[in-house]
Amino acid sequence: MPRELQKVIVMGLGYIGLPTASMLATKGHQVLGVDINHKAVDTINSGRIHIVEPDLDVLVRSAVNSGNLKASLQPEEGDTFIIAVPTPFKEENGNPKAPDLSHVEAATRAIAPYLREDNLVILESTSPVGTTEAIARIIASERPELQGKVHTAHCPERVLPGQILRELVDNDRIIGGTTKAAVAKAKALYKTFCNGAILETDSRTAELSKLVENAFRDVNIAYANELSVICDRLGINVWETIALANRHPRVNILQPGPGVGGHCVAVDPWFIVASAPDESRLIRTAREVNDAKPEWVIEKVKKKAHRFREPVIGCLGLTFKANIDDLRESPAMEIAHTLTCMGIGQILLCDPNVTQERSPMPLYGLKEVLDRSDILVLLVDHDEFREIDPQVIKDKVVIDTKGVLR
Ligand code: SAJ
Repeated sequence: MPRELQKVIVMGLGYIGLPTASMLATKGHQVLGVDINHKAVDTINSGRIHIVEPDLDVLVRSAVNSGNLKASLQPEEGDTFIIAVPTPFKEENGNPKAPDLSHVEAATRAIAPYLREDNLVILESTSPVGTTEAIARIIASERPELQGKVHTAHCPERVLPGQILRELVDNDRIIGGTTKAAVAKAKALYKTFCNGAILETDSRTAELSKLVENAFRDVNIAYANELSVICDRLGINVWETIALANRHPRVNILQPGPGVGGHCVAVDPWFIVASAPDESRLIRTAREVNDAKPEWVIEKVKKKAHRFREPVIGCLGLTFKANIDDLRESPAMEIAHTLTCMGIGQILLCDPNVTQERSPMPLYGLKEVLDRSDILVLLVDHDEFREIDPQVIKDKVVIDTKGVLR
């Protein structure tokens, strides 16, 4: 193998691990992807994918066909180990939003027996400050003879679901090492596929930078969501207000909606709050403002529903954001589910991006929902909903949480 080409072990073959593993493989590295899900391992080894992301199927197929990408339930020895496993919440000491590092710890223990002197271990999972150092401590306790001889770094993933492959190549990349040598090694690896700038720092700063990016987005969206509630009280159109304010050269307010979902923006700010609870007042409040938005939408629907004897209520959209099929932590789903359980009328759900087998509740076609509903609740700004003819819905009560049916 040429010097810059390595054997890379990628722990976790989800939305980040699989694109990263396939990208490295198509650049010539020899990659072993490891996952605890044997179905995912089998699917990838047959050149197919188990998640939805534009163009990922083509990349994985070519990576597997080249012989450079293999998936397995077990790690092996290699040069670099990348950890890309989930970091969800857990309940701890009365805090329901404490970071759950059990997957990161398990992945570290799983690779420990295979580590050799001069190996590099990269944490890509979004993690609370200090996690990379904790990984180094686990390695030191599992392999005391390697103490100080294995490099560790945090290289947070920053790609946007729906645009992962483009952003993996084009985005700037932060590399935070526990030592300078770790940074240099990680940089050499990422340079083989990343066209963006490589920004060098220490591991703790890298960890916080990643959390801060998503918390910034969350605070900005909370501002937009709070404005939407204020505007509703005052009878003013929030989207027009924000569009006008954003014409100021130094103002850039994001868009309000039914709440904030997904597994990043609605999660990561809590990792900052958990590590500095007394100091994170604004970040915590933003989370609370965004988490309260679904309930506000539900109350609005309830008030409108009281005008009808047996209203038919059409909910448009279930995913956590537009033009994807991902239902994780979706505020639209939360609203649709609560409305269905409340029994205030017949609820018709519609999402052109979600198949019936993936939906926990029955789905209806868009035309039927538009025809039959007395009340329409738009929850996701999918392209299909932007094309709804205003004439078709002119006699309906419309609650438009994304401002697309104007
Ligand atoms: N949302 C709004 N209003 C907006 C923008 C978004 O209500 O103006 C909502 C969305 O509908 C969704 C939620 O916020 O429910 C999150 O969506 P998103 O598109 O803001 O972000 P994610 O979760 O898909 O991806 C984010 C990205 N982070 C930033 O843009 C700072 C991505 O770059 C990260 O890599 C990703 O989190 C991650 O993995 O951390």
